[in-house]
Amino acid sequence: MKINILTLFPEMFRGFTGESIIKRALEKNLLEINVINIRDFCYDKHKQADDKVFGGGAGMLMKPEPLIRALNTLGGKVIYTSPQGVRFDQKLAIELSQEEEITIIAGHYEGIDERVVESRVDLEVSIGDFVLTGGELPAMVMTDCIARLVPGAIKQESYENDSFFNGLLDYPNYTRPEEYEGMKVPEVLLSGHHKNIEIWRKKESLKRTYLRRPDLLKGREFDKLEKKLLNEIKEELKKESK
Ligand code: 21W
Repeated sequence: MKINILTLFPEMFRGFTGESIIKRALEKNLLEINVINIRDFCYDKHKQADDKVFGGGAGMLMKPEPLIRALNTLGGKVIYTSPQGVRFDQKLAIELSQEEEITIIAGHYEGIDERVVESRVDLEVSIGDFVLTGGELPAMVMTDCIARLVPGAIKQESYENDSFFNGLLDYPNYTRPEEYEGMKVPEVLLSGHHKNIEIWRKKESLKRTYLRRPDLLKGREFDKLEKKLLNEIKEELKKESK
């Protein structure tokens, strides 16, 4: 897969491509990340990439011509990072990881001229309801999330265990020592009884999701075991509150 990133701040992406899972996928040639400086497509004397907003108001806007010139050299779906976009989530990441090539425009300042959105952008995407200074971090967040889903980037089991993949939050994990400041690792995890461990983990996942992210349980299908465990959880919580 090829991910093109159009940005006015290519320096912000250094380091990102040099680490961890991204690096492995890049080295295996499963992934290509192409960071492109929009300023290279500014042909005027001052290489001006931004300008004042028509109608007045604070802030600058990215000019259309350099962006369109850059886009004309690239392929794939065009994604624009913007607070007005649809929320990025694991489902969208899975869809995008199946594309041959995508191009992400990392917005900065007040964003880009709306005519670029109208004529060239396929999808406007936000990473959440909080205010950042630009779309560079969102572009990296999306690229990181998509890259680890590219077949071969990580072991299959790794993402099948992801919360959001199975629709539940993770169960708690422990490592050595078995006792730390008087706190013990749950007995079942030391038992070597794989079936019981699996059931315990499923129950802890369900309990956490029920308490912290009940929205994730809405509309989810439950199998027989999950229904039994959820009933146990609700009974236990009732007893605790008495
Ligand atoms: C933040 C640009 C706020 C503009 C009405 C008109 C991309 C982002 C961004 C930014 C404003 C994403 C105004 C989550 C984010 C991004 C920069 C609004 C005032 N109001 N996902 N103008 N959060 N943010 N400016 O901030 O470019 S994806």
